[in-house]
Amino acid sequence: MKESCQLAAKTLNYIEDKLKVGMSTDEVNKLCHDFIIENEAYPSPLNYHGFPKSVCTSLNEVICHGIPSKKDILKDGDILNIDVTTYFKNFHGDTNRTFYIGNVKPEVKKLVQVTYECMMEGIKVCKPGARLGDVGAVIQKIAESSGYSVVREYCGHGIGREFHEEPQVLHYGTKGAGVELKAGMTFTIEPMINMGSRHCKLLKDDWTVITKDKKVSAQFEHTILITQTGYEILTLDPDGKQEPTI
Ligand code: EYF
Ligand code: CO
Ligand code: CO
Repeated sequence: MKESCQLAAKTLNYIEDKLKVGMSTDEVNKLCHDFIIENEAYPSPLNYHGFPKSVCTSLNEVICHGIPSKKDILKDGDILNIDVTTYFKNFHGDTNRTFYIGNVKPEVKKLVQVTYECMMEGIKVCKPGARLGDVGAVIQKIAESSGYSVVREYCGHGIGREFHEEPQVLHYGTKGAGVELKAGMTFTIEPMINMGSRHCKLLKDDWTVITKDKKVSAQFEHTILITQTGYEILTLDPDGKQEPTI
């Protein structure tokens, strides 16, 4: 599982240096797909519930599950989330980051930075005996105190031999409530934070989820392992950048 998670992290590092204004999200998909295959793994989203591509590419007001397309061309000031899940040696590893394309407005950068903080602070409360409500509560508090909203319809998830397993990891909630964490659990934390209202709309393609008010949304995701004393971020690449970049 660690190897699969490290490959997913390396895929994001690989694509980061290749992102350019004028590139299509279909090119992003192809580069990630080829990298994953060259590393003897399989891109978990491809054909998962019928999903047509190897990664999700979610631009600006797209909250999640954006489908890479030749028609979606990166432009100066965009934010682009790339969500990579690899299947390697029978285990899945799932991670995503939101990248800046060119010169991004300061208010949008602030959303991206707060979303990263939400994910990291959610991770930091994880240890045996803590509860998933503790994770959701800390994320909700940071997001809402910054004037943003937390998407409720989509959540983190257990992961391992299956892409999506129990438990659901909500990014809002009540301290002390929910499933108790135990050493050996592996799950994702992947908050989707909106600049405006939390409400979503599913596009007619039946995959792409956008904000109802068309304001921007950001997301970060790591797969973590609960250890005897705390947590380990399995999708952390010690050689890679972590903070929002580009
Ligand atoms: C059944 C998909 C199925 N679902 C989740 C399938 O956890 C994920 N990212 O962190 C994640 C990624 C993908 C995914 C890629 C494809 N799917 C999408 C939307 C609806 C749906 O319903
Ligand atoms: Co993901
Ligand atoms: Co996920």
